[in-house]
Amino acid sequence: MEAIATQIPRIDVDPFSDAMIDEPYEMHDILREAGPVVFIPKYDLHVVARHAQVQSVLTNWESFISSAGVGLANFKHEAPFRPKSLLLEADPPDHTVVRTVISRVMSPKTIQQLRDLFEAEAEAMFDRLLEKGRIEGVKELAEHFPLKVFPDAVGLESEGRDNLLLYGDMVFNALGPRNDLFERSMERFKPVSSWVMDHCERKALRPGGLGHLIYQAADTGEITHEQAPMLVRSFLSAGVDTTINGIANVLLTLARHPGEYAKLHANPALARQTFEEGLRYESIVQTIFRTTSRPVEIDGVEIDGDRKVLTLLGAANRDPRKWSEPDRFNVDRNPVGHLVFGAGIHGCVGQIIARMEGEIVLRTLARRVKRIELTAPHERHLNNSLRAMRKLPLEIFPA
Ligand code: OVM
Repeated sequence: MEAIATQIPRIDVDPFSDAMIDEPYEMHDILREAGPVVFIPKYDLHVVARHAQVQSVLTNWESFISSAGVGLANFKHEAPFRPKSLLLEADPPDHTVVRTVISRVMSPKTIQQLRDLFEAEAEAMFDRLLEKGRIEGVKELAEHFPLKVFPDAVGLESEGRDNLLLYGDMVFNALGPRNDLFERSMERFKPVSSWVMDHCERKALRPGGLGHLIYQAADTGEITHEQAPMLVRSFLSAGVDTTINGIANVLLTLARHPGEYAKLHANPALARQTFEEGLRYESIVQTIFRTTSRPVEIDGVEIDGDRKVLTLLGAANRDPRKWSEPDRFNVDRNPVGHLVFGAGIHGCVGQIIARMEGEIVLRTLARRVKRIELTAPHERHLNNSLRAMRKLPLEIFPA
């Protein structure tokens, strides 16, 4: 055991330092090329950064469990910062029951019924944005659209939705270490989480919305009435910051690649694939963890039980073993197999709606905007696991 353990490449890096969060790609290369599994001493942590190994860890839920948390904190030894998610931070068989309900609520059939509404909202948004020409792409576009359409779909009132942004920032920071980023975002935990939990109650949710459908599953006894608000909490935790930053990143990427934007503009049917390639190129969720349930082996490297393993989704999505010219953003690429939605039983349950949001925004953009330019440097928002944006000053030119 000892002899094998010493063979693991040890890399002295902090993936959760401001510098690495801001610009992770060089670190990804180093970690990915060092071996199939590497060790980061600072966090006493095993890391996988290659596509094959990330996929294998994520799909082997029996050896790499989620119930001890999917961040750095091991819930077997540390208290979670909020009551555990019934969905994200659970294993079968408990996970299976709630996943079944939430999958049905987020099924293609339910989500298709939202398409017309989403399209109308995108048209109205671009009417306004094109009148201005110069826009702040994060607030006015990337945040505006998901923050309107998704909570509307869940059935939330319009007032106070900024709480969702603050909450999402906390939830995703909490996947990393208890560093300054985490502490600072947690300063408003009490009021923000109370707002969120109040809005997970049945009486806060519009009949007919996705939240209400969760409560109907409680009415039939499929889940309990205590579980229902916690599943609505999952919608509100995972469904806003993710899509916002997916859209923000692809807008930045398109502004930086005018040739690729020209292809999209010429052929708006590329919208779906462009969004997908944007997700591969700049993975919104960069880091997710598992915990070993027993001693395991990954490509000859042994890891003890009850150990945290970090999967670097952003690195896997640029692994040259999987992708040709991985560092090139190419809207003609079909990036099927990227891991930004995870994989296996915990693969993003909202991916149908997330993709629909991205596709609709990009198709509307493609049709109505001839050219998109950055008018000043963008500013990233630092978060322990999200590739996030604070400011994106853009000019859009009408088609
Ligand atoms: C949740 C949840 C699900 C997926 C992602 C996420 C970390 C949260 O169930 O609360 O963000």
